[in-house]
Amino acid sequence: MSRAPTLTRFLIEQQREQNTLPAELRLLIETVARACKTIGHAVSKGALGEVLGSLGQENVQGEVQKKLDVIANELLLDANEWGGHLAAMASEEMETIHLIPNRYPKGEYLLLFDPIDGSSNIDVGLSVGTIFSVLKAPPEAAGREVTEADFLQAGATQVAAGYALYGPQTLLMLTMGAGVYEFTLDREVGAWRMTDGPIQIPQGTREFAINMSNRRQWTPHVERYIDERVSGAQGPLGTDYNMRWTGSMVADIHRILKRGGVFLYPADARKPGKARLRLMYEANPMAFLMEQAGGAGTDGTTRLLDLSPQALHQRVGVMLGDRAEVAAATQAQAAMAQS
Ligand code: AHM
Ligand code: MG
Repeated sequence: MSRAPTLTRFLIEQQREQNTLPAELRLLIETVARACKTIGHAVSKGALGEVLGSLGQENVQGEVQKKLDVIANELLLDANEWGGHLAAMASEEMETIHLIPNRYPKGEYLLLFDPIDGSSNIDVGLSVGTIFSVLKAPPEAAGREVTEADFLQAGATQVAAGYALYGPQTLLMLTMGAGVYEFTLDREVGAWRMTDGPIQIPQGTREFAINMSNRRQWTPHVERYIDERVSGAQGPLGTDYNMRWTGSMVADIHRILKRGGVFLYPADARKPGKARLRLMYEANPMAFLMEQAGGAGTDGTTRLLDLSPQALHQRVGVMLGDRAEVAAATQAQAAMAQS
């Protein structure tokens, strides 16, 4: 049996030895991790649990909700509502914020999540995940109900972030601003055990992840960046690159954290401002993890964690991974110097 420390032990030691982890934040992370265990169980049941397929309704993003999107959203809300550690929650699946009901005590943290990321993979047996980001309610929110505006903080203010990956193993990746740690779910005993960390992205891996079918909407800079890599040893870089695209950001980012490379979902050049991924509960938590693992994250010009969100469900161009690759793909090189 594995002797790797459990998540609980890791968190208690952080709290005790590093004195960096408030008790409420520890409770929050344990609660999210527990909910992810339950979500992972539902995902793995698939057709046997009657959890596959769509609900025939759309979420605030105008996307058809899968049954598991809604199940996972409910599981995260139910698990986190009553512990006293949160002021409010926000999710990809809900139009506005979810305040903690008055019958429960309230805390100072704000939790944002994408309950099931990579939803298009659910029904075809590929990996999906849950992404989460933790902020603190701003001081001016003390003594009143938090508002949606209180959530609109730059990613650099995140106090914790992570994701669960429901793949060949069920994994949890976590940062609280002092490195990135990986935990694997030990199903027999029901515990998360630390299996890697602090994680550093391997540098120099020649592998990129991009949806090539969007080529017509890339900027000339992104087009050139990809062309140079696709032309391989015969091209200006004189070396071959590999491509991977799973359609689950969690799975692609996880591969990059462990094996290196770069993930690109650029904003649309032809419809300025249009992008696919969401800033507050997809790009920001992943950028926090990437930077903590020695990588970088930009929106194509600016460091992601420096962006001031204008809306809860704002979309953003995303470039994440190996610092040198993100720098090459990013137009404003100056942005990289700050990250
Ligand atoms: P979702 O949260 O609605 O599942 O959407 C996010 C997903 C990411 O996981 C993935 O990187 C991207 O959308 C896939 O986009 P595409 O359909 O263009 O391949
Ligand atoms: Mg989703």
